[in-house]
Amino acid sequence: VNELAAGNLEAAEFVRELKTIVGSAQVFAGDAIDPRYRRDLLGKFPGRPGYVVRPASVEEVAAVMRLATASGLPVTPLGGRSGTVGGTRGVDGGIILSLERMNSIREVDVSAHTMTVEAGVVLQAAQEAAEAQKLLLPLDLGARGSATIGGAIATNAGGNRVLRWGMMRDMVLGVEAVLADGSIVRSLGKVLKDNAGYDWKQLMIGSEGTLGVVTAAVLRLRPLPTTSQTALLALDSFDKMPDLLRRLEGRFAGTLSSFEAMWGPFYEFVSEAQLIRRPRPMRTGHPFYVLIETLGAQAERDRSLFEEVLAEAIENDLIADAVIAGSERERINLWAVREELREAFRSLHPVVGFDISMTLADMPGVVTEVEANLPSVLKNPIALFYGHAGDGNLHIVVSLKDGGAGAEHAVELVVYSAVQRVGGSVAAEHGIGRERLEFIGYTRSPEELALMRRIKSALDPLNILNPGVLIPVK
Ligand code: LAC
Ligand code: ZN
Repeated sequence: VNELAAGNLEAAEFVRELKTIVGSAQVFAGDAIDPRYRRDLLGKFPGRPGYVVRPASVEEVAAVMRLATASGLPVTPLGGRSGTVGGTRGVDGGIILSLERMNSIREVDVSAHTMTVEAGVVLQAAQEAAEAQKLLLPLDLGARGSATIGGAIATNAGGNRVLRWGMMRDMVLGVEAVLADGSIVRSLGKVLKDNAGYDWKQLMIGSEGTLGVVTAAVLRLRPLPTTSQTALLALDSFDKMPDLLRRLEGRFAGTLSSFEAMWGPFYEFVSEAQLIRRPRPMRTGHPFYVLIETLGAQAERDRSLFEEVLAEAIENDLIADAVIAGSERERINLWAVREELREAFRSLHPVVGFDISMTLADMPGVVTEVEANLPSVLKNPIALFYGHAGDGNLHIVVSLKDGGAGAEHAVELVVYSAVQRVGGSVAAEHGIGRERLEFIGYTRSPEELALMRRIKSALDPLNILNPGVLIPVK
């Protein structure tokens, strides 16, 4: 396991040096590494790290990076392990740099509407700290209880409210990062506007740990909405979806925060699996369902507008049915069909999941093409379609239960070829990781990939930052 360290430093010597930096309780090597550092959420990418190191400060991260540079050992930054594309598996024998101990919320600045947090802060903890000051950290996703801010920055996370507040890159005002050579670069200002030169922090955001280790960030907060209106809608044809989305966005004048689509079979499958615990919010049998939510500050006005707009949509035949949440419990129940998927999907395992993007108008064509081509690579394919339709982000989960050795790859070819034809993206919000390395060129041009390689080699000439992730190195 430790053969990689043999280059410049013996493994034992290397461990001693790591321990000098972070303390002996924060370094694990070889067989002493806890299994949780060897697998990710899906258990799909078991890794064999040589070392796990858990620094507590940016200076310690910098010292680890200097040591890694001196020894040539690869470093993979690790957040909450909720990734799905193998981005934190690491290199066998390499270093896993866990940011879990850098979990302090340094400040919530109520008047500036910002929070300054360390990379290892769990998303939900950051959300709650903002809420305690009547402020909103808009990023929200199903993995909020484990995903960290550093991971959300490294992957440019998306989630359920992108339609209104954008992705992670839209709410990061400042970043502190450690580069491959151990230099610390800090821009933790709170201003919204800063055109003084290149916006280098945007390079770090979404770089999946390949350009630097994000150690802290300043996030932009918003006034905390005090009311929510949530409904599950049924549509009898996909053609109505773009129209419905634009109509709702217009009528709700900036307060539409979520527009989540579920294809009929997805809705039926998930709500069926949840029946033991939850009533099904609406009958099955509609071809499409959409979960919408507005967030506002005027309970009665928001409510009557919500009801009025949905009544109009029914009159205009844009939607076939609507169930409006009448309480917080009903709201949670509606969201569960879209969000509590892990247990429901268990019977489908092993699965391959996709998060691809395209215009909403292109979405039904992609789904039709995928459905038409799956039977040629899988016996009795089970594929469920859902996603953040308001963002043009389609999720697909395909069961590989009846598939042979090459099934996963064959399914990927089917899906990514369909995306390529409409000019979307093979990775809308989860990143490229290791799983999609082969496919980044499906929706990025050779010139774009060449530019990415130039950036990578300028910032990480030794290729020690998360090698094997995001960009294929020739
Ligand atoms: C979701 C995850 C898969 O939207 O991104 O459920
Ligand atoms: Zn998603």
